[in-house]
Amino acid sequence: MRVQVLTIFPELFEPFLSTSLIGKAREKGLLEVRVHDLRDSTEDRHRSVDDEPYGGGGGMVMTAPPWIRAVRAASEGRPAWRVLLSPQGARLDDAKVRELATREDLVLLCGRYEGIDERVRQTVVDEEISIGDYVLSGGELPAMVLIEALSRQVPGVVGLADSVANDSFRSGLLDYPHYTRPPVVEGLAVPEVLTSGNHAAILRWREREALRATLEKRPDLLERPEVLGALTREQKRVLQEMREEVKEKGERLLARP
Ligand code: 4FV
Repeated sequence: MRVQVLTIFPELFEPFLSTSLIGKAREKGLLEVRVHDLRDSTEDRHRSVDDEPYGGGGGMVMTAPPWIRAVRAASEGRPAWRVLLSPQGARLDDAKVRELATREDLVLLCGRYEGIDERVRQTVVDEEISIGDYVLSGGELPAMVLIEALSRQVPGVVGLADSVANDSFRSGLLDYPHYTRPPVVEGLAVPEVLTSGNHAAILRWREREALRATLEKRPDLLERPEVLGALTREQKRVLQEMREEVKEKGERLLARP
């Protein structure tokens, strides 16, 4: 996978791209990331990338020509899927990450200021992606979030130990609780099943706890047909059991004087 990033703050990416899994993946040639300074695509001696908004209203808007030049230069010779990170974009989730990970070439546009001239979207943007319903000062952090999520989809980037297959959301459920040494922390012990050596029991416990965590923390995920459809008969039975537990607990609470 090759990712090209267009930004006016290329220096923000250096530590991120040279550290941990992503740093190693680039060294191993599993992932190619090139960061371009948008100002290198300006033609005026002030290398300006922003201007006053037509219609007034405060704040500055990023002007279109440098973006159009930069995107066309970045996708020269190898057609790329061009993604603008913006709050107006489709919400980034596991399914979207896996979809984008099937693409060979990505160009990521990182905006700043109040936003980018609309004609950039109309000419050199294939898709807009948002990492969440809040406004940041730039698209650089969203681009890093996307690159990190994509990198985990590239075979060989994430070691077998913590394989992507177990990642939350892969099965549509949240992850089960994890424990490691010491065996007792603040008087809290590790669930016995995890030190039992009984792998079938451990698997069953983890499936239950993934369901419990999802029911408690993200019940909305269990409304998704693709998630429900992926549950085993046993998981469906356990889920029903847990829903009844929650309901009874709720009724008991309500019944309390
Ligand atoms: C954003 C988001 C985001 C908006 C104006 C950059 C900022 C500034 N990007 N998901 N949320 N972008 O807030 O992707 O130009």
